[in-house]
Amino acid sequence: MGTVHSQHSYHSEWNKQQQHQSRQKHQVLATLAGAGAGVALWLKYNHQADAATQQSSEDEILEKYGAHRNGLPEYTLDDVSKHSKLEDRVWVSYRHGVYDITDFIAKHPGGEKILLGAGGSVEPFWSLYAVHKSPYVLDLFEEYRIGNLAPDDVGESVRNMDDPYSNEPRRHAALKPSSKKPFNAEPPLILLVDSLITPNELFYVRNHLPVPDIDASTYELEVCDEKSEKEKVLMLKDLKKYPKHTITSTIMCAGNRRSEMTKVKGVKGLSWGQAAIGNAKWSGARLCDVLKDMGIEDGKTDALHVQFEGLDTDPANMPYGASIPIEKALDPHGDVILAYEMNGEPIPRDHGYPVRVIVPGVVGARNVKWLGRIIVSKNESDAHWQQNDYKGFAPNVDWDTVDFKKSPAIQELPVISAICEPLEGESVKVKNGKLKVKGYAWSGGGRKIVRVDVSTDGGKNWQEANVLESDEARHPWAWGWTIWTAEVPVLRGESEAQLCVKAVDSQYNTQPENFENIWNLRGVLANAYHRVNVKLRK
Ligand SMILES: Nc1nc2c(c(=O)[nH]1)N[C@H]1C(S)=C(S)[C@@H](COP(=O)(O)O)O[C@H]1N2
Ligand SMILES: [Mo]
Repeated sequence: MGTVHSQHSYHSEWNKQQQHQSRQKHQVLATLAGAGAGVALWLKYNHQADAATQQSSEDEILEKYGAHRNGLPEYTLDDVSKHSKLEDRVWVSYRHGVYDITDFIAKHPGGEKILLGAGGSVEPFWSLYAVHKSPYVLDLFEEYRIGNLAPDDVGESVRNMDDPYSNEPRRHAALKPSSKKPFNAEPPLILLVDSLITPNELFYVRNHLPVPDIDASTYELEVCDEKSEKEKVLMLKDLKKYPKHTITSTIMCAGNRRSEMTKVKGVKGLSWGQAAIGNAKWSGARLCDVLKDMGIEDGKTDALHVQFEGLDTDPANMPYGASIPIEKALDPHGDVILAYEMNGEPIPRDHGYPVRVIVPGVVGARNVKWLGRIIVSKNESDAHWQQNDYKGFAPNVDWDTVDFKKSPAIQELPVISAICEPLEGESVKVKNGKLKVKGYAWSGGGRKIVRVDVSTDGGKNWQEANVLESDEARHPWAWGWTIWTAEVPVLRGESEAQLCVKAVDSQYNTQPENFENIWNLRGVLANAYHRVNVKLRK
Protein backbone atom coordinates (compact mmCIF):
# COMPACT_ATOMS: atom_id res chain seq x y z
CA MET A 1 0.00 0.00 0.00
CA GLY A 2 2.72 2.46 -0.90
CA THR A 3 3.56 4.67 2.01
CA VAL A 4 0.19 5.04 3.67
CA HIS A 5 1.31 3.67 6.99
CA SER A 6 -0.87 1.70 9.28
CA GLN A 7 -0.44 2.13 13.02
CA HIS A 8 1.65 -1.01 12.94
CA SER A 9 4.26 0.14 10.46
CA TYR A 10 4.33 3.53 12.17
CA HIS A 11 5.55 1.80 15.30
CA SER A 12 8.05 -0.42 13.58
CA GLU A 13 9.50 2.67 12.03
CA TRP A 14 9.67 4.32 15.39
CA ASN A 15 11.57 1.30 16.68
CA LYS A 16 13.95 1.53 13.77
CA GLN A 17 14.63 5.07 14.75
CA GLN A 18 15.39 4.00 18.29
CA GLN A 19 17.93 1.53 16.94
CA HIS A 20 19.43 4.25 14.85
CA GLN A 21 19.70 6.43 17.90
CA SER A 22 21.29 3.77 20.01
CA ARG A 23 24.01 3.44 17.39
CA GLN A 24 24.82 7.02 18.22
CA LYS A 25 25.66 6.32 21.83
CA HIS A 26 29.10 7.86 21.54
CA GLN A 27 27.77 11.10 20.31
CA VAL A 28 24.96 11.13 22.82
CA LEU A 29 27.30 10.53 25.72
CA ALA A 30 29.61 13.24 24.53
CA THR A 31 26.68 15.54 24.21
CA LEU A 32 24.92 15.35 27.49
CA ALA A 33 26.76 13.37 30.14
CA GLY A 34 29.47 14.55 32.50
CA ALA A 35 32.74 12.62 32.22
CA GLY A 36 32.51 10.44 35.32
CA ALA A 37 28.77 10.32 35.55
CA GLY A 38 28.53 9.57 31.86
CA VAL A 39 29.74 6.00 32.04
CA ALA A 40 27.49 5.18 34.95
CA LEU A 41 24.58 6.79 33.16
CA TRP A 42 25.22 4.84 30.03
CA LEU A 43 25.31 1.53 31.92
CA LYS A 44 22.11 2.35 33.77
CA TYR A 45 20.49 3.43 30.57
CA ASN A 46 21.39 0.18 28.85
CA HIS A 47 19.72 -1.78 31.62
CA GLN A 48 16.62 0.29 31.45
CA ALA A 49 16.64 0.78 27.71
CA ASP A 50 13.44 -1.04 26.96
CA ALA A 51 11.39 0.58 29.66
CA ALA A 52 12.79 4.02 29.06
CA THR A 53 12.13 4.05 25.34
CA GLN A 54 8.45 3.14 25.39
CA GLN A 55 6.54 6.09 24.04
CA SER A 56 3.92 6.24 26.78
CA SER A 57 6.25 5.97 29.75
CA GLU A 58 8.45 8.51 28.05
CA ASP A 59 5.69 11.10 28.13
CA GLU A 60 5.06 10.43 31.82
CA ILE A 61 8.73 10.83 32.58
CA LEU A 62 8.90 14.12 30.76
CA GLU A 63 5.87 15.50 32.60
CA LYS A 64 7.72 15.17 35.91
CA TYR A 65 10.61 17.43 34.94
CA GLY A 66 10.83 21.07 34.07
CA ALA A 67 7.80 21.90 36.25
CA HIS A 68 7.45 25.27 38.02
CA ARG A 69 9.48 25.37 41.24
CA ASN A 70 8.60 27.78 44.02
CA GLY A 71 11.25 30.13 45.38
CA LEU A 72 13.34 30.39 42.22
CA PRO A 73 13.85 33.62 40.24
CA GLU A 74 11.89 34.12 37.02
CA TYR A 75 13.59 34.67 33.67
CA THR A 76 12.24 35.48 30.21
CA LEU A 77 13.36 33.80 27.01
CA ASP A 78 15.18 37.02 26.17
CA ASP A 79 17.17 36.61 29.38
CA VAL A 80 17.93 33.03 28.40
CA SER A 81 19.01 34.04 24.90
CA LYS A 82 21.68 36.36 26.36
CA HIS A 83 23.48 33.29 27.62
CA SER A 84 24.47 31.40 24.53
CA LYS A 85 28.25 31.45 24.87
CA LEU A 86 30.56 29.86 27.42
CA GLU A 87 32.00 33.23 28.42
CA ASP A 88 28.48 34.50 29.32
CA ARG A 89 27.59 31.17 30.96
CA VAL A 90 25.29 28.90 29.00
CA TRP A 91 21.58 28.83 29.79
CA VAL A 92 18.85 26.70 28.29
CA SER A 93 15.16 26.30 29.02
CA TYR A 94 13.06 23.18 29.30
CA ARG A 95 9.29 23.57 29.81
CA HIS A 96 8.96 25.87 32.87
CA GLY A 97 12.59 25.52 33.88
CA VAL A 98 15.71 27.60 33.25
CA TYR A 99 19.09 25.88 33.62
CA ASP A 100 22.69 27.04 33.72
CA ILE A 101 24.56 24.18 32.10
CA THR A 102 28.02 25.80 31.88
CA ASP A 103 29.60 23.42 34.40
CA PHE A 104 27.78 20.49 32.88
CA ILE A 105 29.32 21.24 29.47
CA ALA A 106 32.77 21.90 30.96
CA LYS A 107 32.85 18.40 32.43
CA HIS A 108 32.96 16.59 29.14
CA PRO A 109 34.73 16.93 25.81
CA GLY A 110 32.72 17.26 22.60
CA GLY A 111 29.87 19.23 24.14
CA GLU A 112 29.61 21.41 21.07
CA LYS A 113 26.30 19.95 19.98
CA ILE A 114 24.41 21.07 23.06
CA LEU A 115 25.95 24.49 22.58
CA LEU A 116 23.80 24.75 19.45
CA GLY A 117 20.78 24.73 21.76
CA ALA A 118 22.32 27.32 24.07
CA GLY A 119 20.16 30.34 24.68
CA GLY A 120 17.01 28.45 23.75
CA SER A 121 14.95 25.42 24.54
CA VAL A 122 16.56 21.97 24.69
CA GLU A 123 13.31 20.17 23.83
CA PRO A 124 14.09 19.44 20.15
CA PHE A 125 17.47 18.04 21.18
CA TRP A 126 15.73 15.58 23.40
CA SER A 127 13.69 14.34 20.51
CA LEU A 128 16.87 13.91 18.46
CA TYR A 129 18.59 11.98 21.20
CA ALA A 130 15.77 9.98 22.73
CA VAL A 131 18.16 8.44 25.26
CA HIS A 132 18.10 11.74 27.16
CA LYS A 133 14.50 11.10 27.96
CA SER A 134 15.43 8.84 30.83
CA PRO A 135 14.93 9.73 34.50
CA TYR A 136 18.68 9.40 35.12
CA VAL A 137 19.62 12.05 32.65
CA LEU A 138 16.75 14.30 33.64
CA ASP A 139 17.55 14.02 37.38
CA LEU A 140 21.07 15.12 36.62
CA PHE A 141 19.82 17.93 34.44
CA GLU A 142 17.48 19.20 37.15
CA GLU A 143 20.53 19.80 39.38
CA TYR A 144 21.52 22.66 37.12
CA ARG A 145 18.18 24.40 37.61
CA ILE A 146 18.50 28.14 38.34
CA GLY A 147 15.03 29.53 37.74
CA ASN A 148 11.56 29.47 36.25
CA LEU A 149 10.69 30.60 32.75
CA ALA A 150 8.27 33.55 32.64
CA PRO A 151 4.79 32.02 32.15
CA ASP A 152 4.17 34.11 28.99
CA ASP A 153 7.29 32.70 27.41
CA VAL A 154 6.46 29.04 27.81
CA GLY A 155 6.10 28.47 24.05
CA GLU A 156 4.81 31.98 23.34
CA SER A 157 5.43 34.96 21.12
CA VAL A 158 6.13 38.65 21.53
CA ARG A 159 3.66 41.28 20.33
CA ASN A 160 4.11 44.76 18.94
CA MET A 161 1.10 46.17 17.10
CA ASP A 162 2.52 48.22 14.21
CA ASP A 163 4.76 45.63 12.66
CA PRO A 164 3.10 42.96 10.45
CA TYR A 165 5.80 40.68 11.83
CA SER A 166 4.96 41.46 15.46
CA ASN A 167 3.08 38.23 16.00
CA GLU A 168 5.59 35.72 14.75
CA PRO A 169 6.06 32.44 16.61
CA ARG A 170 9.07 32.02 18.87
CA ARG A 171 11.80 30.10 17.02
CA HIS A 172 14.46 27.79 18.30
CA ALA A 173 17.87 29.41 18.83
CA ALA A 174 19.51 26.72 16.68
CA LEU A 175 17.71 28.01 13.56
CA LYS A 176 20.02 30.70 12.22
CA PRO A 177 17.95 33.07 10.05
CA SER A 178 19.07 34.15 6.57
CA SER A 179 16.16 36.60 6.70
CA LYS A 180 14.13 37.60 9.78
CA LYS A 181 11.12 39.33 8.19
CA PRO A 182 9.87 37.18 6.58
CA PHE A 183 11.50 34.49 8.64
CA ASN A 184 13.76 32.05 6.78
CA ALA A 185 16.16 29.73 8.50
CA GLU A 186 17.82 26.33 8.31
CA PRO A 187 19.19 24.14 11.12
CA PRO A 188 22.93 23.46 11.57
CA LEU A 189 24.06 20.84 9.08
CA ILE A 190 25.61 18.59 11.71
CA LEU A 191 22.25 18.13 13.44
CA LEU A 192 20.30 17.52 10.24
CA VAL A 193 21.10 13.85 9.75
CA ASP A 194 21.17 12.73 13.38
CA SER A 195 17.70 11.34 12.96
CA LEU A 196 15.65 10.00 10.06
CA ILE A 197 12.77 12.21 11.19
CA THR A 198 13.55 15.90 11.57
CA PRO A 199 12.21 17.33 14.87
CA ASN A 200 9.58 20.01 14.26
CA GLU A 201 11.55 22.76 15.96
CA LEU A 202 14.65 22.09 13.86
CA PHE A 203 12.81 21.86 10.51
CA TYR A 204 13.89 24.62 8.10
CA VAL A 205 11.43 27.48 7.73
CA ARG A 206 10.69 29.21 4.44
CA ASN A 207 8.11 32.02 4.74
CA HIS A 208 7.39 34.64 2.09
CA LEU A 209 5.04 36.68 4.30
CA PRO A 210 4.15 37.17 7.97
CA VAL A 211 2.86 34.05 9.73
CA PRO A 212 -0.94 34.28 10.10
CA ASP A 213 -2.44 33.70 13.54
CA ILE A 214 -5.28 31.24 13.02
CA ASP A 215 -7.80 30.05 15.57
CA ALA A 216 -8.26 26.35 14.87
CA SER A 217 -11.76 26.34 16.41
CA THR A 218 -13.10 28.79 13.80
CA TYR A 219 -10.77 27.76 10.93
CA GLU A 220 -12.50 27.12 7.60
CA LEU A 221 -11.16 25.56 4.42
CA GLU A 222 -13.04 26.41 1.21
CA VAL A 223 -13.02 23.89 -1.61
CA CYS A 224 -14.47 24.92 -4.98
CA ASP A 225 -14.86 23.45 -8.42
CA GLU A 226 -14.60 26.28 -10.95
CA LYS A 227 -16.66 24.52 -13.60
CA SER A 228 -19.70 23.37 -11.60
CA GLU A 229 -19.34 26.26 -9.15
CA LYS A 230 -19.87 23.71 -6.40
CA GLU A 231 -18.42 24.85 -3.11
CA LYS A 232 -17.81 23.23 0.20
CA VAL A 233 -16.59 24.58 3.50
CA LEU A 234 -14.73 22.30 5.88
CA MET A 235 -13.87 23.02 9.48
CA LEU A 236 -11.00 21.22 11.16
CA LYS A 237 -13.43 18.78 12.79
CA ASP A 238 -14.93 17.98 9.36
CA LEU A 239 -11.49 17.29 7.95
CA LYS A 240 -10.81 14.95 10.84
CA LYS A 241 -13.84 12.83 9.91
CA TYR A 242 -12.07 11.60 6.79
CA PRO A 243 -9.81 8.55 7.19
CA LYS A 244 -6.55 9.71 8.73
CA HIS A 245 -3.52 9.01 6.55
CA THR A 246 0.07 9.27 7.65
CA ILE A 247 2.96 9.50 5.22
CA THR A 248 6.63 10.24 5.68
CA SER A 249 7.59 12.96 3.26
CA THR A 250 10.65 15.09 2.73
CA ILE A 251 10.07 18.73 1.92
CA MET A 252 12.82 20.62 0.17
CA CYS A 253 13.02 24.21 -1.01
CA ALA A 254 13.88 24.61 -4.71
CA GLY A 255 16.69 26.90 -3.53
CA ASN A 256 18.37 24.34 -1.26
CA ARG A 257 22.18 24.50 -1.86
CA ARG A 258 21.86 27.79 -3.74
CA SER A 259 24.93 29.16 -1.92
CA GLU A 260 27.09 26.69 -3.89
CA MET A 261 25.61 27.59 -7.28
CA THR A 262 26.06 31.29 -6.65
CA LYS A 263 29.85 30.83 -6.43
CA VAL A 264 29.93 30.08 -10.17
CA LYS A 265 28.12 33.35 -10.93
CA GLY A 266 25.75 35.39 -8.76
CA VAL A 267 22.10 34.31 -8.53
CA LYS A 268 19.10 36.05 -6.96
CA GLY A 269 17.60 34.42 -3.90
CA LEU A 270 18.14 33.55 -0.25
CA SER A 271 21.54 32.04 0.30
CA TRP A 272 20.54 28.58 1.49
CA GLY A 273 23.18 26.09 2.55
CA GLN A 274 22.44 22.36 2.40
CA ALA A 275 19.78 22.23 5.13
CA ALA A 276 16.71 23.76 3.43
CA ILE A 277 15.29 20.25 3.58
CA GLY A 278 13.66 18.09 6.26
CA ASN A 279 11.82 14.81 6.64
CA ALA A 280 8.62 14.48 8.69
CA LYS A 281 5.56 12.30 9.23
CA TRP A 282 2.45 14.15 8.11
CA SER A 283 -1.10 13.10 8.99
CA GLY A 284 -4.41 14.27 7.66
CA ALA A 285 -7.19 13.69 5.14
CA ARG A 286 -6.39 12.66 1.59
CA LEU A 287 -7.20 15.40 -0.91
CA CYS A 288 -8.66 12.78 -3.31
CA ASP A 289 -11.18 11.69 -0.62
CA VAL A 290 -12.35 15.27 -0.09
CA LEU A 291 -12.64 15.89 -3.85
CA LYS A 292 -14.44 12.59 -4.43
CA ASP A 293 -17.13 13.77 -2.02
CA MET A 294 -17.74 16.66 -4.40
CA GLY A 295 -17.97 14.34 -7.40
CA ILE A 296 -14.47 15.21 -8.61
CA GLU A 297 -12.79 11.98 -9.65
CA ASP A 298 -10.48 10.65 -12.30
CA GLY A 299 -12.37 10.60 -15.62
CA LYS A 300 -15.23 12.76 -14.26
CA THR A 301 -13.60 16.17 -14.56
CA ASP A 302 -11.89 18.08 -17.34
CA ALA A 303 -10.02 20.30 -14.89
CA LEU A 304 -6.23 20.26 -15.27
CA HIS A 305 -4.97 21.82 -12.05
CA VAL A 306 -5.66 22.11 -8.36
CA GLN A 307 -4.82 25.52 -6.93
CA PHE A 308 -4.04 26.25 -3.30
CA GLU A 309 -4.23 29.58 -1.46
CA GLY A 310 -2.62 30.29 1.89
CA LEU A 311 -4.09 32.52 4.61
CA ASP A 312 -0.88 34.55 4.65
CA THR A 313 -1.29 37.72 2.59
CA ASP A 314 0.90 40.47 1.17
CA PRO A 315 0.26 44.21 1.77
CA ALA A 316 -2.17 44.20 -1.21
CA ASN A 317 -4.07 41.40 0.52
CA MET A 318 -3.01 38.80 -2.08
CA PRO A 319 -2.50 35.35 -0.58
CA TYR A 320 0.47 33.05 -1.13
CA GLY A 321 -0.59 30.59 -3.86
CA ALA A 322 0.53 27.65 -5.99
CA SER A 323 -0.96 24.76 -7.95
CA ILE A 324 -0.30 21.14 -8.89
CA PRO A 325 -1.48 19.03 -11.85
CA ILE A 326 -4.88 17.38 -11.31
CA GLU A 327 -3.39 13.90 -11.96
CA LYS A 328 -1.28 14.15 -8.80
CA ALA A 329 -4.23 15.43 -6.76
CA LEU A 330 -6.68 12.70 -7.81
CA ASP A 331 -4.28 9.74 -7.68
CA PRO A 332 -5.02 7.79 -4.47
CA HIS A 333 -1.35 6.71 -4.57
CA GLY A 334 -0.25 10.32 -5.03
CA ASP A 335 -0.68 10.67 -1.24
CA VAL A 336 -1.57 14.37 -1.37
CA ILE A 337 -2.70 15.14 2.16
CA LEU A 338 -4.53 17.97 3.86
CA ALA A 339 -2.31 17.64 6.90
CA TYR A 340 -3.15 18.75 10.44
CA GLU A 341 -0.31 16.91 12.20
CA MET A 342 3.47 17.02 11.82
CA ASN A 343 5.32 14.22 13.59
CA GLY A 344 2.26 13.40 15.68
CA GLU A 345 1.65 16.95 16.91
CA PRO A 346 -0.54 19.78 15.64
CA ILE A 347 1.48 21.44 12.87
CA PRO A 348 3.58 24.25 14.41
CA ARG A 349 2.65 27.78 13.32
CA ASP A 350 5.73 28.23 11.15
CA HIS A 351 4.89 25.08 9.21
CA GLY A 352 1.23 25.84 8.44
CA TYR A 353 -1.00 25.61 11.54
CA PRO A 354 -3.69 24.38 11.50
CA VAL A 355 -3.76 22.84 7.97
CA ARG A 356 -1.23 22.60 5.17
CA VAL A 357 -1.25 20.61 1.96
CA ILE A 358 1.49 18.02 1.65
CA VAL A 359 2.31 17.20 -1.97
CA PRO A 360 4.92 14.48 -1.54
CA GLY A 361 7.75 14.27 -4.07
CA VAL A 362 7.02 17.83 -5.21
CA VAL A 363 9.00 21.04 -4.59
CA GLY A 364 8.40 22.80 -1.22
CA ALA A 365 6.71 25.80 -2.86
CA ARG A 366 3.61 23.74 -3.78
CA ASN A 367 3.20 22.44 -0.20
CA VAL A 368 1.05 25.43 0.73
CA LYS A 369 0.87 26.27 4.44
CA TRP A 370 -2.07 27.84 6.33
CA LEU A 371 -4.32 26.47 3.62
CA GLY A 372 -7.43 28.64 3.11
CA ARG A 373 -8.78 27.69 -0.30
CA ILE A 374 -8.59 24.86 -2.83
CA ILE A 375 -9.74 25.57 -6.39
CA VAL A 376 -10.19 22.83 -8.99
CA SER A 377 -9.55 24.59 -12.28
CA LYS A 378 -8.57 24.43 -15.95
CA ASN A 379 -5.80 26.87 -15.13
CA GLU A 380 -2.65 26.93 -13.06
CA SER A 381 -2.54 29.28 -10.10
CA ASP A 382 -1.86 32.81 -11.30
CA ALA A 383 0.13 33.58 -8.15
CA HIS A 384 3.58 35.08 -8.54
CA TRP A 385 5.19 31.96 -7.07
CA GLN A 386 3.64 29.73 -9.74
CA GLN A 387 4.09 32.04 -12.73
CA ASN A 388 7.20 34.14 -12.16
CA ASP A 389 9.32 32.20 -9.73
CA TYR A 390 10.36 28.59 -9.03
CA LYS A 391 11.19 27.80 -12.64
CA GLY A 392 14.41 26.60 -14.24
CA PHE A 393 16.26 28.22 -17.16
CA ALA A 394 19.34 27.61 -19.33
CA PRO A 395 22.69 29.03 -18.16
CA ASN A 396 22.70 31.72 -20.87
CA VAL A 397 19.38 33.25 -19.73
CA ASP A 398 19.87 36.39 -17.63
CA TRP A 399 17.52 38.96 -16.05
CA ASP A 400 17.41 40.98 -19.30
CA THR A 401 16.37 38.05 -21.48
CA VAL A 402 14.32 35.87 -19.14
CA ASP A 403 10.72 35.08 -20.18
CA PHE A 404 9.03 33.31 -17.30
CA LYS A 405 6.25 32.02 -19.58
CA LYS A 406 8.77 29.85 -21.41
CA SER A 407 9.54 27.42 -18.59
CA PRO A 408 7.12 25.14 -16.79
CA ALA A 409 6.72 25.53 -13.03
CA ILE A 410 8.91 23.16 -11.05
CA GLN A 411 6.92 20.24 -9.63
CA GLU A 412 8.76 16.91 -8.96
CA LEU A 413 12.36 17.58 -7.94
CA PRO A 414 15.47 15.88 -9.33
CA VAL A 415 17.79 13.66 -7.28
CA ILE A 416 20.03 15.45 -4.78
CA SER A 417 22.41 14.64 -1.93
CA ALA A 418 24.72 16.40 0.50
CA ILE A 419 27.52 15.65 2.92
CA CYS A 420 26.62 16.79 6.44
CA GLU A 421 29.66 15.38 8.27
CA PRO A 422 32.44 16.42 8.10
CA LEU A 423 31.93 20.11 7.42
CA GLU A 424 33.80 22.26 4.90
CA GLY A 425 37.28 23.13 6.20
CA GLU A 426 37.08 20.71 9.13
CA SER A 427 40.16 18.88 10.27
CA VAL A 428 39.24 15.21 10.44
CA LYS A 429 40.84 12.16 11.94
CA VAL A 430 41.85 9.31 9.65
CA LYS A 431 41.38 5.88 11.22
CA ASN A 432 42.98 2.85 9.57
CA GLY A 433 43.34 4.89 6.41
CA LYS A 434 39.63 5.70 6.36
CA LEU A 435 37.25 8.60 6.94
CA LYS A 436 33.66 8.54 8.10
CA VAL A 437 31.30 10.59 5.95
CA LYS A 438 27.57 11.07 6.52
CA GLY A 439 24.72 12.86 4.78
CA TYR A 440 21.33 12.69 3.13
CA ALA A 441 20.06 11.82 -0.34
CA TRP A 442 16.60 12.29 -1.81
CA SER A 443 14.77 12.30 -5.09
CA GLY A 444 11.39 13.78 -6.05
CA GLY A 445 8.43 11.95 -7.59
CA GLY A 446 8.52 9.04 -5.13
CA ARG A 447 11.81 7.73 -6.54
CA LYS A 448 13.81 5.85 -3.94
CA ILE A 449 17.53 6.27 -3.37
CA VAL A 450 19.18 3.02 -4.47
CA ARG A 451 22.86 3.94 -4.17
CA VAL A 452 25.11 6.71 -2.89
CA ASP A 453 28.66 7.12 -4.23
CA VAL A 454 31.35 8.93 -2.28
CA SER A 455 34.79 10.10 -3.46
CA THR A 456 37.76 11.40 -1.46
CA ASP A 457 39.74 12.65 -4.46
CA GLY A 458 37.37 15.15 -6.03
CA GLY A 459 35.51 12.57 -8.09
CA LYS A 460 38.26 10.46 -9.71
CA ASN A 461 37.56 7.35 -7.66
CA TRP A 462 34.30 6.37 -6.02
CA GLN A 463 33.09 4.07 -3.35
CA GLU A 464 29.58 3.10 -2.29
CA ALA A 465 28.16 4.31 1.00
CA ASN A 466 27.97 1.37 3.44
CA VAL A 467 24.67 2.16 5.10
CA LEU A 468 21.51 3.57 3.56
CA GLU A 469 18.71 4.24 6.00
CA SER A 470 15.18 5.15 4.97
CA ASP A 471 11.59 4.29 5.80
CA GLU A 472 10.09 1.18 4.20
CA ALA A 473 8.24 2.95 1.37
CA ARG A 474 8.99 1.65 -2.13
CA HIS A 475 9.36 3.25 -5.54
CA PRO A 476 7.30 5.11 -6.84
CA TRP A 477 5.93 6.14 -3.44
CA ALA A 478 9.22 6.69 -1.63
CA TRP A 479 8.55 10.23 -0.46
CA GLY A 480 11.09 10.29 2.38
CA TRP A 481 14.83 10.84 2.26
CA THR A 482 17.72 8.43 2.86
CA ILE A 483 20.41 8.99 5.46
CA TRP A 484 23.70 7.44 4.34
CA THR A 485 27.00 6.67 6.03
CA ALA A 486 30.28 5.82 4.29
CA GLU A 487 33.72 4.69 5.44
CA VAL A 488 35.96 5.86 2.65
CA PRO A 489 39.72 5.36 2.15
CA VAL A 490 42.09 8.31 1.74
CA LEU A 491 45.48 8.20 0.04
CA ARG A 492 48.45 7.60 2.34
CA GLY A 493 50.35 10.70 3.30
CA GLU A 494 47.79 13.19 2.00
CA SER A 495 47.11 16.18 4.23
CA GLU A 496 43.88 17.22 2.60
CA ALA A 497 41.03 15.73 0.57
CA GLN A 498 38.07 16.84 -1.47
CA LEU A 499 35.08 14.72 -0.57
CA CYS A 500 32.18 14.52 -2.97
CA VAL A 501 28.88 12.73 -3.14
CA LYS A 502 26.34 11.78 -5.80
CA ALA A 503 23.21 9.72 -5.31
CA VAL A 504 21.39 7.39 -7.70
CA ASP A 505 17.60 7.04 -7.59
CA SER A 506 15.34 4.13 -8.54
CA GLN A 507 15.17 5.35 -12.14
CA TYR A 508 18.98 5.46 -12.28
CA ASN A 509 18.99 9.22 -12.49
CA THR A 510 22.08 10.73 -10.93
CA GLN A 511 23.49 14.20 -10.24
CA PRO A 512 25.42 16.57 -12.52
CA GLU A 513 29.16 16.90 -11.89
CA ASN A 514 29.33 20.65 -11.52
CA PHE A 515 27.28 23.83 -11.25
CA GLU A 516 28.62 25.52 -14.40
CA ASN A 517 26.33 23.49 -16.64
CA ILE A 518 23.17 23.84 -14.56
CA TRP A 519 23.58 27.46 -13.43
CA ASN A 520 20.31 29.41 -13.61
CA LEU A 521 19.51 32.98 -12.64
CA ARG A 522 17.27 32.04 -9.69
CA GLY A 523 19.69 29.48 -8.30
CA VAL A 524 17.13 26.69 -8.13
CA LEU A 525 17.61 22.91 -8.67
CA ALA A 526 21.18 23.14 -7.32
CA ASN A 527 21.89 19.41 -7.33
CA ALA A 528 25.48 19.11 -8.60
CA TYR A 529 27.89 16.85 -6.65
CA HIS A 530 28.32 18.26 -3.16
CA ARG A 531 32.04 18.91 -2.59
CA VAL A 532 33.58 19.35 0.84
CA ASN A 533 37.27 20.12 1.41
CA VAL A 534 38.79 18.75 4.60
CA LYS A 535 42.17 18.58 6.31
CA LEU A 536 43.39 15.14 7.33
CA ARG A 537 44.82 14.31 10.75
CA LYS A 538 46.56 11.08 11.72
N1 LIG B 1 1.17 29.79 2.58
C1 LIG B 1 2.46 29.60 2.32
N2 LIG B 1 2.87 28.36 1.99
C2 LIG B 1 4.17 28.10 1.72
C3 LIG B 1 5.12 29.15 1.72
C4 LIG B 1 4.68 30.45 2.10
O1 LIG B 1 5.46 31.40 2.18
N3 LIG B 1 3.34 30.63 2.38
N4 LIG B 1 6.44 28.85 1.38
C5 LIG B 1 6.63 27.69 0.51
C6 LIG B 1 8.00 27.31 0.27
S1 LIG B 1 8.84 28.16 -0.94
C7 LIG B 1 8.58 26.24 0.90
S2 LIG B 1 10.14 25.76 0.51
C8 LIG B 1 7.86 25.50 1.94
C9 LIG B 1 8.64 25.54 3.25
O2 LIG B 1 7.99 24.78 4.22
P1 LIG B 1 8.48 24.84 5.74
O3 LIG B 1 8.61 26.29 6.13
O4 LIG B 1 7.46 24.11 6.53
O5 LIG B 1 9.82 24.16 5.79
O6 LIG B 1 6.57 26.03 2.19
C10 LIG B 1 5.88 26.49 1.06
N5 LIG B 1 4.53 26.84 1.41
MO1 LIG C 1 10.93 27.21 -1.25
